[in-house]
Amino acid sequence: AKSGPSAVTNTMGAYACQRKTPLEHHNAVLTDALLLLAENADFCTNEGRSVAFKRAASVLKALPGPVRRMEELQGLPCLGEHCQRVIKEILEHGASSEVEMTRHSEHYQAMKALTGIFGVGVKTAEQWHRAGIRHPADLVSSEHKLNRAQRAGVEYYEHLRVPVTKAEADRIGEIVKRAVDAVLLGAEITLTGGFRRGKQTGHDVDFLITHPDEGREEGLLPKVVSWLEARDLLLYQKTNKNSYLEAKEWPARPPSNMDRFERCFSIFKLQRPWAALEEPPQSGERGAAETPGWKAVRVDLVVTPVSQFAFALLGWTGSQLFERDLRRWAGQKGMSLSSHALYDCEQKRYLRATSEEEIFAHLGLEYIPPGERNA
Ligand code: DGT
Ligand code: MG
Repeated sequence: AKSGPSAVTNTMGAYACQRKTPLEHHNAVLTDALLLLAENADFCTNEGRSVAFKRAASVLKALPGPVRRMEELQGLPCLGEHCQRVIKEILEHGASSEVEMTRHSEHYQAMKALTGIFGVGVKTAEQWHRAGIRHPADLVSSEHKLNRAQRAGVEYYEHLRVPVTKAEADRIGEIVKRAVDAVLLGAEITLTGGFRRGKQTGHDVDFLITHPDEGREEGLLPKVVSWLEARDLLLYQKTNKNSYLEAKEWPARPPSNMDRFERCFSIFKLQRPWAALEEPPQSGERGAAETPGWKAVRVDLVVTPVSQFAFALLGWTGSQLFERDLRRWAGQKGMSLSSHALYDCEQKRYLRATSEEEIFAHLGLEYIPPGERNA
């Protein structure tokens, strides 16, 4: 091992799944800048560039303290020339001209607003942008055909822009639990996604549903959805059937990244019985009559057979970069990981697991708890 200040950083793994990445870190100014450039690369359908910026940001999130000088970055993985240029400018001048130019660019702002609509991806947003659409409001009066998801996205745009709080996620968890209990005794729900990683806010709420007796979970979701709809709790839902069949997958198809669980994308109508606990509206601001008694919240429900639960839990906890690197790491070890299974390509067999710890062990990785997967 080398001596000197870079000795510690030199040991940082190049894969996000080899590092502990806490939620709170010391380099937010730098990571915000790099993540804005990543977002903009996504808006320009340049995925390679986007991932490179995300990787660099992720490395900075894992550092034990704030970066003050460029020399401190020596030996760190994933920091390419472009990223270093951006970091250097911020360290020396407090801001990056490229980041500020991007932030204020018309294309970036329009794409951010348009992809912020539920049901709208980069491709659609780009088409609309070329047709002169800049904001969701422009769609209301335009000729552009919207599908059912996008119509809901436009209708609840202002609601869905507001981050979901942990308290709201917990409240929705209670409601989903009631629904699940009512239709299948013994079924279990688990909060996943960013909230499981300790985030206090999120863009949606992600739940996994399973039952300890394999097979009992089949066909559960339509019943849960009916229960919720009967109580006027859903503003939108689209339910997909489970299309994963291990027997069919192998040997023809090892697990792919696409997951095929029974899944429901929904928008919940969350009543606000606790509105009184929030700050009352200041006089002259929004009047009580305008304050809706409910809030639209994006909720994803995913049903998994218990035999796949650990893989689903690992796959749905995130972060997205952590997941991406887990799969890349598996590939480099001659394995294939999905949210359904882990497949050993050399032994030509599935590796079973009933906990996330076992999956990390199969992969030859030190266990990283959810709170440190914020890559
Ligand atoms: P958020 O909701 O923006 O606060 O942050 P997250 O981390 O909860 O992100 P989200 O909700 O997009 O997704 C949660 C995790 O689930 C994410 O880290 C990766 C995974 N995930 C999302 N969509 C899919 C999917 O279609 N298939 C699979 N296998 N995983 C997904
Ligand atoms: Mg989420």
